[in-house]
Amino acid sequence: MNQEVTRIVVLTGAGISAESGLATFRGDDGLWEGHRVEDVATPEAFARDPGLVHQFYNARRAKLEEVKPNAAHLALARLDAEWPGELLVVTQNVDDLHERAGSKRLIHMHGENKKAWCLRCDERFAWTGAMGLDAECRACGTAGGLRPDIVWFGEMPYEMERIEDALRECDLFASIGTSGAVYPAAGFVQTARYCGAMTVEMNLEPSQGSIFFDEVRIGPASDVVPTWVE
Ligand code: BJW
Repeated sequence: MNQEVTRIVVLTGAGISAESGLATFRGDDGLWEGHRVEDVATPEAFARDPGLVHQFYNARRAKLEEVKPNAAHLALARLDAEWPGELLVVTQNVDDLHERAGSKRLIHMHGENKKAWCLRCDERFAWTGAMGLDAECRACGTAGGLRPDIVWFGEMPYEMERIEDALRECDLFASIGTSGAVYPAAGFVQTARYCGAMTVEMNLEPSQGSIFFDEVRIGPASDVVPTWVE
């Protein structure tokens, strides 16, 4: 890593977890397990058919028990432990592979599938196993008001102020395994670059935002991320 770099922001997307066995969103047919993402990842979809949305996230939550962090998650955790400057990993992923790898300075901007959000009392808390229409809130004790703590289309991603501050102040912005199709995350590279940061993309193929990066490293995350961290 360049010695003049002190502050680093890393953005990760579904591609970093692909080699752990978790599906990405925009594959060849643009579908995920037979669903259009927009049909299960909007507040309107949840209002229309909460059972289907719970099913979608329950299946993905169960899958998390079968997978483990890969070399890319572990390399970022190593960077977190050893980097003497400021580091912030901002993930769009709702899996828990970064924390299981050991990353500490981490923001889940699109929420976490292992958390529930009670719409009755507004509490958020850890959740394992299936969540259903009759699930009971552990804080207020009422049933029927729980949803996965996920940021859906049309909702405000979490900790945007802290992320924007870090983007404005960083010397290096790295984007790993994201298609650059979803905002505001897709615009982070432009903010960081405008404020003077070096920018690097690591992805299996050029993304929609590749032209905004100073450097593009093409390859599987488990190869390119450990090489970049060293
Ligand atoms: C590998 C690999 C390997 C594979 N190694 N790489 C019109 C224009 C502009 C914006 C909008 C618009 N209309 C609406 C909007 C806003 C909307 C939006 O962006 N829509 C787009 C579809 C255009 N955004 C929102 O609504 C957001 N909120 C918002 O904007 O609030 C207002 C606001 C205003 C001002 C400031 C701030 C906010 C909320 C977005 C919520 C996204 N939610 C989802 C689903 C929930 C989470 C979940 O279920 O998991 O989040 S959508 C889905 O996409 C998920 C992901 O986090 C997100 C990004 O996907 P990601 O991670 O990039 O995955 P893929 O599959 O797309 O790409 C994987 C990449 O990896 C590929 O490139 C592969 O090649 C690569 N890869 N294997 C390395 N081994």
